[in-house]
Amino acid sequence: MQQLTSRRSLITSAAAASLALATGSALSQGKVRLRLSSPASPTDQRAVAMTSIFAPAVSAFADFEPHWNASLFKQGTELEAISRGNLEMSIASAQELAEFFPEFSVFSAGYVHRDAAHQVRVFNSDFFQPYKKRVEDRLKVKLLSVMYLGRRQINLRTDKQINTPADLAGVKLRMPGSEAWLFLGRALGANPVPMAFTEVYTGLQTGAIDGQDNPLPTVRDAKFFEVTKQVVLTSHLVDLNYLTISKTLWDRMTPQQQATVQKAADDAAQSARQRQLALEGELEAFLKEKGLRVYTPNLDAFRKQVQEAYLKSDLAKNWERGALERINAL
Ligand code: KDO
Repeated sequence: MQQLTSRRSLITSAAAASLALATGSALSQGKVRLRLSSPASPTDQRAVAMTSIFAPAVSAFADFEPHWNASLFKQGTELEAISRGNLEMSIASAQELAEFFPEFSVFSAGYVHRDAAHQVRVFNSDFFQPYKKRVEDRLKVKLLSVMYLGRRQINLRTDKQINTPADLAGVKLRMPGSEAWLFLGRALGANPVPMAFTEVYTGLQTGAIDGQDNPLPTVRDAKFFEVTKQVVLTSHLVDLNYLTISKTLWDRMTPQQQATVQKAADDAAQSARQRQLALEGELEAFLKEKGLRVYTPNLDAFRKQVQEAYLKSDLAKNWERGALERINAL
């Protein structure tokens, strides 16, 4: 709670902090450094697209410098770093934004987004524009594009068959460390344990946690299949991230540079989305080959429990009136 309060108060000081960045040299006088920090591994399709599509597209005026595996900033601290002028780009979750803007938790709720195309429609809708503007004005972070992470599935090191949320009672399910993520773990019926992404492999190996949830491509990229026995296809969250950039830096770019960055971001997101979707289709077979059990539980039971939990939660009290209906209608 302490952390939350200080995060929210950061919003008011963001404008002042970012002034330091604004007084730097104009972008036309030299190449701008675009450092991006993310816990994603370099083999994650978003990382691949940023390196192979985004970087060359902006290279005339910017040096894209990615730091994968959270090697520059710890997971969940990137937005604050951008806001304070210490970082230029990140791949942020709605759950992280909800730490600053509680109304963002509606985009992090289980069984709300239906698929990758729905995420794009929501991101580009009129309804979403005020959300983007608030983040720009108050946190000094611009949401450039929506990136598809995939359908999150439950991946366990234990043997017990999981059919309904009741079967997850007492299961130590690792979740990323924020309020909105932990709520999702509880809504699924598990006992959520907050842990940074980069610690999950060891957590599974040592038994500090019983399982984790992530889309199948992440289970492969992070090699979680080496230390787990089963994947329960709950598809409880069609997960997204936002590709972000410092708004202060953005405002110093020429309109031409802004257009180039925006197109590069959209092209990278689109390519990563296609590749991630294709991988999701292929990886069930790959995981079975690796000896994991992969099966679908009682999805109606999961959907019912998760949706009911959100609707009566404190998180939902912060959702804007009609937000869920607007998202569902898109
Ligand atoms: C994770 O920590 O489980 C998560 O999948 C959360 C996402 O929002 C995102 O941060 C992702 O990790 C990283 O990009 C690593 O894939």
